[in-house]
Amino acid sequence: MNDADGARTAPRYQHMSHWGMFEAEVADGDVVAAHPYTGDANPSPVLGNIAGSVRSKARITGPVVRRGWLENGPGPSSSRGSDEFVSVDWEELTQRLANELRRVVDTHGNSAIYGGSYGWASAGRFHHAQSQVHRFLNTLGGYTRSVHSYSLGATGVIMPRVVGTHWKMFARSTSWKIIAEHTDLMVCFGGVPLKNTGVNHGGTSDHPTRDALDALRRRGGSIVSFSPLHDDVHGAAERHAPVPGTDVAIMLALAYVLATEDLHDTAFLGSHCVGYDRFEDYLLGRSDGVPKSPSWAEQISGIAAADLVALARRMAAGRTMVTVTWSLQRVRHGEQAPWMGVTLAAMLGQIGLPGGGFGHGYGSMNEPGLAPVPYPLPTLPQGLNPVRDFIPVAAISDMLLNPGAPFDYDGQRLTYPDIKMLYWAGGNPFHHHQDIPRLRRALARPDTIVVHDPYWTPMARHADIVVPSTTSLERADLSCTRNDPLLVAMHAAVGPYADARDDYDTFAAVARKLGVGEKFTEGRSSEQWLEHLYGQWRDFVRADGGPAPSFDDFWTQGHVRMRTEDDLILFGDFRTDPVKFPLATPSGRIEIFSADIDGFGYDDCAGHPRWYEPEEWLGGRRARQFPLHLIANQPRTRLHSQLDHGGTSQKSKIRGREPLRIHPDDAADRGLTAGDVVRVFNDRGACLAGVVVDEGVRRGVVQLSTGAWYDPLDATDPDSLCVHGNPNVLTPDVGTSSLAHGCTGQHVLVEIERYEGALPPIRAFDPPTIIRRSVPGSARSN
Ligand SMILES: Nc1nc2c(c(=O)[nH]1)N[C@H]1C(S)=C(S)[C@@H](COP(=O)(O)OP(=O)(O)OC[C@H]3O[C@@H](n4cnc5c(=O)[nH]c(N)nc54)[C@H](O)[C@@H]3O)O[C@H]1N2
Ligand SMILES: Nc1nc2c(c(=O)[nH]1)N[C@H]1C(S)=C(S)[C@@H](COP(=O)(O)OP(=O)(O)OC[C@H]3O[C@@H](n4cnc5c(=O)[nH]c(N)nc54)[C@H](O)[C@@H]3O)O[C@H]1N2
Ligand SMILES: [Mo]
Repeated sequence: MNDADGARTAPRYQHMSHWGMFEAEVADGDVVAAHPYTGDANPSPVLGNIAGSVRSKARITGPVVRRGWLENGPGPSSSRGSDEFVSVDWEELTQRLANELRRVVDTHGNSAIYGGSYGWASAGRFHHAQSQVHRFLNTLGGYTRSVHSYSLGATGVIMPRVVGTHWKMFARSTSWKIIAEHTDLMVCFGGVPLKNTGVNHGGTSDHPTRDALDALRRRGGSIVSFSPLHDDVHGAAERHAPVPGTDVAIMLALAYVLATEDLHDTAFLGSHCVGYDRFEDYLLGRSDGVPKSPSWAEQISGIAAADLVALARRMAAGRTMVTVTWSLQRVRHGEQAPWMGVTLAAMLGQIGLPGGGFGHGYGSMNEPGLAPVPYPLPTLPQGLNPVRDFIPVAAISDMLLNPGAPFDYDGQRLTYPDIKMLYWAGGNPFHHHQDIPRLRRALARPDTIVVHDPYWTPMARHADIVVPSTTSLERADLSCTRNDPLLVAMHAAVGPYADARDDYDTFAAVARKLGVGEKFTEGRSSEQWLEHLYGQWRDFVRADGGPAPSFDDFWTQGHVRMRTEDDLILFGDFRTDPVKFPLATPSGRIEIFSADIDGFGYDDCAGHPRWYEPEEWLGGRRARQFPLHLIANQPRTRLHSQLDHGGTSQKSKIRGREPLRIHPDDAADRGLTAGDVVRVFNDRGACLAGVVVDEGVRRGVVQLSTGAWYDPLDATDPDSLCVHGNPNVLTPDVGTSSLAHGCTGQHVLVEIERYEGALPPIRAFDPPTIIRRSVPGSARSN
């Protein structure tokens, strides 16, 4: 992997990130450039954040313990986030961690440890932080876990009930090649944002989406996009900018036209679906007196009824793919958009045909549309977790604030456990969770919070025990994902920075103190684990007749190319023979009406898809007080909060603040011009942001992506202004519905005004105060 001219001025190491494969160029103990893999058609600009990341000032240089925890012992504390830290050596850190884990397990039981530890951490199969922490906690007897993700909280629950799976919708989706060759019309709810396709969980060696969309258009296919942001799609023939949160109403109107003009495929609805009749009663207004007509939808969405009528007819006239981005389910009632998308596609009768049917997440992540590999991936076994308690992942604050309280989830009535210890490795709740003021109050409740991270993230600042991790650049690993042909050797580019350690080595040391060292390590070093996992994987590949070099050969060659299952069509088998290849739903068919969901009797999720008015939308009462709809989507300049201090991310900031895009008329109404710093606020919180005026944003909508590190003006105050621009100080902490309780962080109503005060400095990347001990065992400053 040389540059085109083959020049090599400094050593280079092949590596992998969630946003692509690259060669790390090293000088003076740091990576100074990340050169994209030459086989990547469209490398992600996020690679620009990697240079300088090893020796960033935001690194945690050694183990520390929060001063108040050290002096007063474990217990609830509102000093988290503003306290000083005391530096300790690894021996003391390991011993204190072991003692505290033992105390919590012996006194309160394993369910008192919350080990969900949600987050993306880094690419690499072995050093994957979540797998490490789960394996570790399982060797101690288990932990309270979380289910599903912030990405797909609603989909993860609703889609198995509707089509019998959620992961197959991405991992075995209709391929880009089939779409490019067969689709006449791609109707995209949420667009197909190329910015998001840079990213893939676990890494990726190629980014084909842009070229696939171009190929589709060259063939004569066309793209129609619905999104409040103009640049959410590449090469669309037609763009509609609806009121955010109204896509279900739009889809209902399209369905209404199909039903009333007899353009729906009654044969397919009869042979492959159940419950269309129940849904149709609602659609046509027989059951509630409200026909879901195009003019009804126009009132809600702002999209002209005539446009909807014309589009519905076009959809029925050719091969049509209906796609729904994941963002549409990361809102209140998020179950409805994917359910209604499937229903609309089922009415068109093209599910399982080449280039037709339904897609979920084209443009949300690189994976959809890519061919899967037929083998299991090398995987660190996580052991068994005997603890039964769990929460839907986005219920973290609810759980911490309401121990013992009952809650609804997917037809079950469950109880929040009483958590004494939080263990986090590889995630940043200050990035991912909503209503940060509430989260900070929740984080004051447990006895002890442990965080492993390479960087002083806001979550690390709120910990009691802070464990410095290496970044992936400092260790060797294997990378591969279920939809990429390459198994890649990740070569360590540099040695561990300062006093940082691999998470594996930390867990192994604590496990030894607790007498379960051998159980955790199975006697293997990291290097031995890599070989072991590779060996297991090679056995599968060999059985399949695939290429399987020795570990040493693989390591020197740098990658192995695997067989892929090309030209997939989502639900193709099921379409051909629904009896032989039934879906894993109660009926074996697509459940347009689910008797099970209907039986739960939830008032926020009925037995068929329907339109619910959300609280945070421009059509509701709350918009009178907070008249701008903020879209807190994924950042184009980084992955979540990772490497916010990196070059690509920093270049986008405005006077150090996260950019906020606003329509020129909305800016003019408030006397704002480009480059102004504004205060974005509602009744939950406030943050600063830098103004970008952009006609491509719908009127009444503003966009502030996630990922600016939370930076409170007053760290002692949970309600403090964030001076940097983290939208999660504003977002509501409510689940999608009683069914899934998914994350709803994508949408929130706000107001904006020019910030008149002196601009506070950005301190998010400065380490907290760390006290170096003069006398062993005391915490005096020197
Ligand atoms: N408002 C709003 N909020 C959202 C969303 C939204 O649309 N709107 N989207 C949500 C979504 S889809 C997601 S997936 C979440 C993402 O939320 P997270 O996955 O929690 O965010 P990341 O910033 O990726 O956090 C990963 C952390 O792992 C650390 N890390 C990296 N490598 C290692 C390692 O080797 N060891 C250890 N111990 N740590 C490591 C990084 O430094 C970083 O702090 O955010 C969610 N939050
Ligand atoms: N560069 C980059 N790429 C990423 C990530 C990242 O952090 N950075 N994160 C990755 C992760 S973990 C995930 S889960 C995926 C998430 O994938 P998504 O959830 O699909 O991504 P978002 O960017 O949050 O939203 C996509 C687009 O939907 C549009 N949208 C929002 N609300 C509405 C609405 O009500 N109606 C319509 N029609 N459109 C709407 C927004 O304008 C937005 O740009 O992205 C992945 N890709
Ligand atoms: Mo995600």
